[in-house]
Amino acid sequence: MHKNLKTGIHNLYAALRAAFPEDLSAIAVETDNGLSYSWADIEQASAKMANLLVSLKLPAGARVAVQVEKSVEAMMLYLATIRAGYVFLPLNTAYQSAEIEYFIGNAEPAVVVCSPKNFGWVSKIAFKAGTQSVFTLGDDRSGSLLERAVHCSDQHMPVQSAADDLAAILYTSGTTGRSKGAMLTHGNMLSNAQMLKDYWGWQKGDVLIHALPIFHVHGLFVAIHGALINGSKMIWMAKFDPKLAVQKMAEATVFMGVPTLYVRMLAEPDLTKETAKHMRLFIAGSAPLLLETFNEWKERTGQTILERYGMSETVMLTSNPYTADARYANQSERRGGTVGFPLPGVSLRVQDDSGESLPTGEIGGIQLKGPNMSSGYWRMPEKTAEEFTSDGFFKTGDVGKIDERGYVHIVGRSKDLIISGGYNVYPAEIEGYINELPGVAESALIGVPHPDFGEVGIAVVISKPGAALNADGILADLKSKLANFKIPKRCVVVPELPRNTMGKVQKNLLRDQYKATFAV
Ligand code: MLC
Ligand code: AMP
Repeated sequence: MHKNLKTGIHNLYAALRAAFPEDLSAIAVETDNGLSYSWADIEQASAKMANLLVSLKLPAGARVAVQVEKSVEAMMLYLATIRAGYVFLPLNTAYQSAEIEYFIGNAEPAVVVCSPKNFGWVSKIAFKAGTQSVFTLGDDRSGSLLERAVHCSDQHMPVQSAADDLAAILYTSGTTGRSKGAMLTHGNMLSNAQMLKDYWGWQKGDVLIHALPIFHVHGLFVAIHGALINGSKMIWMAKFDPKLAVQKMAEATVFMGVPTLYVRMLAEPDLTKETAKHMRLFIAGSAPLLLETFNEWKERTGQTILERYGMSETVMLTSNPYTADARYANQSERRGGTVGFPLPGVSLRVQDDSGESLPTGEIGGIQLKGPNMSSGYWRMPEKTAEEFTSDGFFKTGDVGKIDERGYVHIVGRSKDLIISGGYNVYPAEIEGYINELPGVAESALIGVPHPDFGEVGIAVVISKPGAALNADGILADLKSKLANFKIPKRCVVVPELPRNTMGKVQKNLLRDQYKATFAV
């Protein structure tokens, strides 16, 4: 067990709490539907929820799986879980029953919290998997979680956690196969949050526009930890609204978003140098930011987006510089089309397929090591072994290079992954569903450029001899089974798929053929 040197505190919540302002009656979160929460509200409500979890006498290391709409109370539930020493497992609200069944079956959570409207089907899945308690939480403060927590004490001492105690599990497909739970510890997240506070120059008076969902690394960890560990107020949007985001810039200083959010804000005529002048920092990540978007943003607002690179397994890895600080001499420019430098403490190397490290400028697989790195996948030691090298570097599945000035460029992915509006879509999963449909012989899901989502999927399908396939019917079937962001934006039925001499489908040729479908 090693103690956090900066704070002497092990528990992630306790470290965040230590940064709350002295005046706990000040506003910590202001929502888009007119509610205000003080710092005391965050402390007390998360204490009540933590006490509720403790009263359930959960086993050590118990998982709390949560699939609820975005709300401040959902954030408090996250904080309650880590302060009580349990493991938070956030789930995208778009997931449908087959997806939820897999996650719950794999993680075996002791507690599941779902939206009131989903209680029927979620609780059935959860109880079948051995879950002890199922609560509900609506985005309007309704549901059994708060009804029970209201009777609990608002005093709770965060548990003593070791830096390597598990705090969260985030499901991701990594480079291959079925979804795996990346295990993140208190130490992984706290070290990242503390380093970013410094690296991104968080300062007194900062106000964050929180516009992202809170079931992935970007909205849940980078944004929330960033604001809390600086004692900064958040302007909270339950759902991203570009007009409102531009309007709120007058009261804020920091914005974080996936590239689609920037594309949508650029479509707002009100976005000008004047409306953005109160802002200190615009941060983008989770998907490649097009150089056009980077340049247009600079032209319209006079401000340079800071692009950074991260993953569920690692939290934040690299970043363009915030400041011309002497410590980062010669590295003060935010360069579009790059993801900046490895963050302090992170080692990054580029290797070829044979495991040789490549020199500056050469393209290969990006590998990383650092205090932010997940120790592996939940109950999948063989998958962990596959994706880590023998000397402890994580194979990201991203392909890139380091240029002569030290900036990291991501030029592609060796993993078969489509990133659409910041959400990951795994072609193998969608193809598996399509291939099961009657009359389908084979399918290939490819990613093509899209003006709004950056990249979207197109399903290219061949039928069994004599079968008459209907593309719309295939899409409708997928819609009934899968999260909406995974649904291909188009489906085409073709007589054959291009193959190499080994019979493998050549997706690169298909990508080329369909690349102008949604002309960017
Ligand atoms: C919604 N749709 C999507 C989609 N989001 N399709 C593809 N990709 C997406 N991301 C679907 C809807 O279901 C709908 O389909 C249609 O597209 C249009 O919906 P919309 O109303 O325009 O979408 P909206 O609800 O506004 O959502 C768009 C969005 C959202 C960009 C705001 O996708 C979003 O919040 N993305 C952020 C994801 C994120 O936080 N990623 C961070 C991962 S962490 P239909 O058929 O119903 O009309 C990570 C690590 C790191 O990667 O580095 O940070
Ligand atoms: P996830 O597993 O959902 O966290 O997604 C992580 C993946 O998002 C990374 O492996 C990258 O492929 C991608 N990603 C994150 N940030 C960036 C970025 N700034 N540019 C390009 N890709 C990114």
